[in-house]
Amino acid sequence: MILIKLGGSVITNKEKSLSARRKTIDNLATSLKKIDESMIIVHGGGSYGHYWSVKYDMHTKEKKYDLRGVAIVKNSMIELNKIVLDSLLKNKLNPYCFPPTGFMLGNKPISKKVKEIEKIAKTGLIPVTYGDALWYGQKKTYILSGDKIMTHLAKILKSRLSIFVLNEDGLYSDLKSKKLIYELNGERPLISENKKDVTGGMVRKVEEASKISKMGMNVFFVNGNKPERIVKAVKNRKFEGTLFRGKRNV
Ligand code: IP8
Repeated sequence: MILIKLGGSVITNKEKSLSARRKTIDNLATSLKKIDESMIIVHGGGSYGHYWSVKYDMHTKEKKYDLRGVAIVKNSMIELNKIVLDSLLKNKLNPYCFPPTGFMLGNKPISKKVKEIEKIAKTGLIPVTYGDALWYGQKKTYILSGDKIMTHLAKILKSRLSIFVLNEDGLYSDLKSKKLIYELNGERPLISENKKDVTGGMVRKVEEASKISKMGMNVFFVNGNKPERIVKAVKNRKFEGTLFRGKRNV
């Protein structure tokens, strides 16, 4: 089982509200078609979910947020999700839309539901889920990041590989020279904050990738603008990006 997170910064134009990068999504779909292993796709919010979450001051902390904001964030994620699903369909893949409300209860994943998604994926259908505004309980809601969903799924499904598809080549040891870090063996790189992203952007991704690799599973960061790199990562070919090597007890 492979988990693939399509980052919001690659599937949308983060500089322009509510604008999807349809051509990039199509190119990603074409590459995903070349993978013959079961997979689950998770996507982020980009200039859809994050745009509205910022407007309504909604974050990952469970709180009584403006209900109008909750409704609007959710609606915008459906809109982006539809664009992703349409592209997958057009490219002859068989997506199976799976909103996070279908497997989350409060802020915890429902194991039984997640295992059901695995069964669905094994038939060749591709479950597709996404970061979203979610009900927590007692009138509280929160923003669930797609990155966090990756960790929930990896933990329950013990996926062979988790791939975070980014708008960058991977993690850089130096932002100016864009010197790529090829492999991390448990060490924690220093990342600067991204204020536009309510779920924490790259900091969050590194946090989740580290958690998954500590559970013993490999995690790759790859550039979604060069989607053939995803195929190479899956097929164990010479790969360009950052590998968080799966290790226990590091
Ligand atoms: O972009 C957050 O998902 P992420 C989605 O994966 C929303 O962190 C609704 C902001």
